[in-house]
Amino acid sequence: MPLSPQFLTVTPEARPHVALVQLNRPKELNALHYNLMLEIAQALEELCANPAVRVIVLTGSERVFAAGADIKFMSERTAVEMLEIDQISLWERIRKTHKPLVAAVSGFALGGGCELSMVCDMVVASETAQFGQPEIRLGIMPGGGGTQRLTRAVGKARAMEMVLTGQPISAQEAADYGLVNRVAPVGQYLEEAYRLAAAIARMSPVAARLAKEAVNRSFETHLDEGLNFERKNFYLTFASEDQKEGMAAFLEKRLPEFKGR
Ligand code: DAK
Repeated sequence: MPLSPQFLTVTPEARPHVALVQLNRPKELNALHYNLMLEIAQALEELCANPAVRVIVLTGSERVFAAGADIKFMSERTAVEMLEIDQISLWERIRKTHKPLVAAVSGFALGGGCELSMVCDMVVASETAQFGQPEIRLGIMPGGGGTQRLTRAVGKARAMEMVLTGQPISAQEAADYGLVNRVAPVGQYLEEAYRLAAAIARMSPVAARLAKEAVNRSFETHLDEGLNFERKNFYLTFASEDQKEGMAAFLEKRLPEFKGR
């Protein structure tokens, strides 16, 4: 059943083959309440099932990508209640999005907001973006991947400083550290994200899916097993019509027309 989300705007064809998912809970600075996370997970799953969509852009507003998990909601919860709410399974559903996911981040990306950008495959930031893990200032610590994905992205020393002081970093620092792909002026970051998404949408969706899986596998396993996985996905691309089309187009000196088959 198509969903009608309350805190999201979903545009399946914001650009040809590129969908836009926009967080829209402005009064609370897109605080990631359970229902918002559920809507994001459902929207991404719907877009993954829609063959017209090849790449998804996830964004907030110019002021805020997301200011983290909902502090008002969490302030009254016990450990067991937090456990039972089982946010992890929603984060896992988002992580399993098999289509390329580009975050377009402006303003605050804090706590769960920073973690949500890191679940995406690439990040385009506006010059005003701030990335941080301020949980320690609330007497807690990151719970959505902040100690793991951030450390892999920026290295131990920088991750420790961000996680232990709660001090955010600027868009430019995030780009210098490898957390962000590119930085654009605030009026252009979304267009820049669309440009990146469109470049990927021109490729074979089959190859993109298999390649994304293989890159992600490098974070989960040792080199031998990762290379083995890569090789199998490489061979699998030869089962697609897109592989025939891509190679034929090269030899015929024309642009390929990939169909996702
Ligand atoms: N939750 C709820 N409300 C929030 C919020 C948040 N995270 N952030 C802001 N708001 C609300 C404010 O309370 C305020 O509401 P009213 O007072 O108007 O009713 C409104 O949004 C506007 O905020 P401010 O007045 O504070 O606006 P400023 O421009 O002065 O400051 C700010 C913006 C983003 C710097 C500031 O609001 C701020 O520091 N916000 C909190 C940032 C933060 O600490 N984030 C980390 C939260 S903990 C897990 C997965 C993930 C997580 C945990 C577990 N599992 C899977 C297990 C994640 C945890 C977190 O993210």
